[in-house]
Amino acid sequence: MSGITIALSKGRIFEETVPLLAAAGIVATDDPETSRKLILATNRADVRIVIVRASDVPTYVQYGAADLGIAGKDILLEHGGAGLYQPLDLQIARCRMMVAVRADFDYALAVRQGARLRVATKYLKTAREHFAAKGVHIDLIKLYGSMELAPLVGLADAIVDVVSSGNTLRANQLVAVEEIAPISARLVVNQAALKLKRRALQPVIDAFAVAAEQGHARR
Ligand code: PRT
Ligand code: MG
Repeated sequence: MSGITIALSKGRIFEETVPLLAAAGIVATDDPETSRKLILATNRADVRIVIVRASDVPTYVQYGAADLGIAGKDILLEHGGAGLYQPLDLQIARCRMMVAVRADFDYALAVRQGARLRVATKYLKTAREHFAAKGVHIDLIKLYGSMELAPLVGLADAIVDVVSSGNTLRANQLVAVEEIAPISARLVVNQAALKLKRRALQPVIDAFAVAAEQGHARR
């Protein structure tokens, strides 16, 4: 396809991307929250938006099924970034990758004693690298969501998950005990598309850069 295909996920990424798209002169003609369409047309005949799972955005862009995408750093750390150019930190969908445990679990003591920890997460690579760097032995338990439940029902001693307000942790008597990394959403671009379609893509990337800078300055 000669036009531009942008991969986005529904929910917070889409919502926070709408103003950035508008700054680039791109307005979706359907709302992904109400439409069942997976390919959204825009006001520009040469630009379309594909709606994918947040964790699938890097894959669509890596293989060139989308030229551009917006993905959380959490997702990119797991994906590894192969085939992707990451020119911009958009400073949206911000949160922190944390280790959390039950409020009544003495994490520092368990680490000092060299205990083997059971860690539940959907972020396997991030968790593996974090605990390996600390020299803490873990058994990893892969989950696909609702990680906060795992320590409450005895599935795990700790979770690795992203936290924004902290309300979900508090509501479940969990506490964050370590920050692994600050997280925000990044623009990702297919490396080959950037070379082959530079004239079409560069103005969009530049408009995103200016809008992200202005948005960040306002916050
Ligand atoms: O929901 P789905 O399973 O389809 O996919 P997803 O959860 O990967 O996507 P989505 O749309 O929920 O998140 C997209 C991106 O937003 C993530 O990849 C992060 O980069 C970013 N982000 C920012 C967050 C949060 N903030 C966040 N709070 N992603 C998830 N959460 C979760 C958090 O883990 C907790 O369970 O939201 C819940 C509420 O958080 P608190 O701390 O405000 O209570
Ligand atoms: Mg979610």
